[in-house]
Amino acid sequence: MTTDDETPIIRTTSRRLAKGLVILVGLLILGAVIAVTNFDHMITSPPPSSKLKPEFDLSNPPPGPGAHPTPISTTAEAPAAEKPQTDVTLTILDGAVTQGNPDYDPDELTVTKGNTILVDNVDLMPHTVTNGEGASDANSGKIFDTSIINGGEFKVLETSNVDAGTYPYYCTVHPYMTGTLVVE
Ligand SMILES: [Cu+2]
Repeated sequence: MTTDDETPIIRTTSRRLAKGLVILVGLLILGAVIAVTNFDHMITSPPPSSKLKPEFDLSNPPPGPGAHPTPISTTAEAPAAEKPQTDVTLTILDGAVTQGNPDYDPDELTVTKGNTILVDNVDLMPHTVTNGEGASDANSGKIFDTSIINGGEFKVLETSNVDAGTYPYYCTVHPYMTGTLVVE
């Protein structure tokens, strides 16, 4: 009787075990089939980007603090400002910042009253063309003054309000740079 009693229990248990295994394996196979049949769909149709964090939306990255609104070519340089047509040109020479080097070209410039003068600073440093003998000159900058012209930039001096005469000028940044403007 004991074996008859035990045997059904064992058979029942093994049957239940087999049933459980079948159900488990069936569920695994079902899951695998669902995953495999939907694999392509999951790859090609990711969740909407609105459900993702913005930094993961690579197709439309949010602009960072240093982001440029439009792509900027790294090969094309910004076009230099167009130099205006003037009657004469006064060049501040490359290297003029070094004392003893040639500074203004021509060093003595003669113009007719009313002429416009392109003051072209081809040096790397800022300079000025300022009338006067120096900073202690009471007339310094009162007749004409370009104010600071940065390296590689230019300004236009008008002489329509300058009376005929001979005017020494200098650079307020480097007073050893001197020249003369003659207005006829
Ligand atoms: Cu200077």
